Amino acid sequence: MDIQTNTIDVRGQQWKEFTLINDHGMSVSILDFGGIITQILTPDRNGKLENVVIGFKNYEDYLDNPAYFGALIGRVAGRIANSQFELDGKTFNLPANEGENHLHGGEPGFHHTIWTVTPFQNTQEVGLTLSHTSPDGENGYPGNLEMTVSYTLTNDNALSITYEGLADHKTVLTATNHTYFNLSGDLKTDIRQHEVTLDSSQFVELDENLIPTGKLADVTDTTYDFRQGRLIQDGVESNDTQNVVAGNGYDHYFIFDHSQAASAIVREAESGRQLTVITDQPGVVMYTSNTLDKGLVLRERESDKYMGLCLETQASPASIHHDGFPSVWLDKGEKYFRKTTFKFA
Ligand code: G6D
Repeated sequence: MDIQTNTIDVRGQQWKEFTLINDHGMSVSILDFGGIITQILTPDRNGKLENVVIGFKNYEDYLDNPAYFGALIGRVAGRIANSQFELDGKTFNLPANEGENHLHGGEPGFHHTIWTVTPFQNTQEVGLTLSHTSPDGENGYPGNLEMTVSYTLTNDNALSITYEGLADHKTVLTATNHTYFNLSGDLKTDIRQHEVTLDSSQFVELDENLIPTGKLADVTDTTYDFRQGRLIQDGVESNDTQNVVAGNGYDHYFIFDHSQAASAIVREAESGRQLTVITDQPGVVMYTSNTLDKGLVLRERESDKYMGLCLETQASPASIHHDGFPSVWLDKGEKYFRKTTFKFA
């Protein structure tokens, strides 16, 4: 087990990149800026280590990072309709950073914050603890929020992310990580032939602005039924309204049935790689980079749509305005604790 650290000068800012390495050569590289995962090297069926996530070639591109590559997202991942919510009779207004809606915590969100990083290591695991305090009123959110996120790599090629939060006022919180996975290795192909299995029988219907309508839809006999495994391609080529609204693919919140040990499994036949997701979160936004801009300079090639698969485990911001959705509310003094593990084989 090892941790390598290097300092990167980005337009006068000093960023640190930490690379966690286990005993089998798998490695995960993470920036203190945004807690961004910049690279994950895992073996293919022949043991060849290749990168399985989207990352920029040039670090300074993370200063903008409009697609949130690899980043921690918060305070609230996803969209808050009309950029406002009511709490105890008071209206809280958040910055409208996508039309009239609030996306991914606003600016500066967790993805554009320098986190304080403390590495840790023992014979079984190697990791980082990242901490940040978001002050009361930042981007309109109530409460001073103390966040701690840990990334831990073990020798069974598992990367666990734990999120802990504590606020001194009732508030809203659902943090996630916005890594784009591509199991082909070094972005050899796009993700349309990735096979996904999701332990979910319901997903959240979206309107044309990708805002939840308040309706939970049953996946049975639709392109959203991943319970027995399905290629991403099915949603790309479908003319189903929801696939079209998402930009010809998926960008939907799936509620987990928690009937399986694994909430999600992703397989890529050519490389033989498999990613298993185990989480205590109530659901996941699966986004198939349908609207990813072309021409961003990535480590291996230029960006294009369908280049990566996001599995943003989280609760649902729809719970702010609708009953019956996994809640993002956090009481004053209530301990927020969530854990998601990405296990590679
Ligand atoms: C698109 O709708 C999607 C979001 O889910 C994603 O997080 C963002 O691109 C990067 O807006």
